[in-house]
Amino acid sequence: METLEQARTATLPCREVTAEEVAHYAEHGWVMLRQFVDPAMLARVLAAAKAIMGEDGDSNPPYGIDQPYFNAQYGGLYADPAIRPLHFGVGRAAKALLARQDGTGVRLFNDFYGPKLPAAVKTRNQGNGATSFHQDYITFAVDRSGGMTFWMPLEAYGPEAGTMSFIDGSHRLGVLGNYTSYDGRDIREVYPELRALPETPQMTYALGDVTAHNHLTVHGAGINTLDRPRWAYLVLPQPADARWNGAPPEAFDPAAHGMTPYGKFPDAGFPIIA
Ligand SMILES: O=C(O)CCC(=O)C(=O)O
Repeated sequence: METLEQARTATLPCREVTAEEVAHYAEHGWVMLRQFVDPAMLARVLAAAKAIMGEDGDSNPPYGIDQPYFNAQYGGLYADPAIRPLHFGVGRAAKALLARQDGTGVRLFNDFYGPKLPAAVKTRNQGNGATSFHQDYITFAVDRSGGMTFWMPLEAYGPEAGTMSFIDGSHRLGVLGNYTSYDGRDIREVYPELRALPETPQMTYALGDVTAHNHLTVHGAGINTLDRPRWAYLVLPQPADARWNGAPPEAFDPAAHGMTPYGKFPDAGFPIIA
């Protein structure tokens, strides 16, 4: 029987990241990983997404996170042995991007589908608006930075679908508050220093291209002007030694995992992926 270590290092559906990509991520707070994932794996993920969310990306049971950015739905795909190698591939890349000097690895913190629904359609769930610019870090109630999101479009998309844009270098500005705390204002108004930093155009992704962004990097996305969902699958690694900071988390239920403030994330619920 294959050991976990063998599974983590077996042939993976993701390539390794290059030294240039690691340097770009450290400098800019995000990186485009061209042709990072095997499209056959993305087809599996898309099938799993549609099985729970429907072709319209809007027929899923409620998930509990209602916001205009996308119609969020928990993935839980680590449980699927056919898809788990994707998480190991993400883990290997995330560990390289994290670049901790002591070699600390990463655990799988969360994975979810984020179809952005068409702006012109009246939808059942929320999720057909723009993604206002925000940081992720404070949402996750962890005690240290280093977390990141691998944002995987499940089809080829350009800006017309509402793809990601990053405020370059914003990960160096520290923690800028929760996305719900700006009283309707734009984060760039609340923190005018963000306007001094370059804002990338919305990205164009071929199938297999993925962006990774640091949870301190400010990012956003436009509306989806297509007549169908913009399918995305988000995989979120955290440093393996991150702990729950005791604040109310959006992404996990500490009681369900028997967690205590500043206690470890249990490997059973948050597996080590590299
Ligand atoms: O998919 C989007 O539009 C936004 C994704 C996002 O906000 C995130 O990855 O934190």
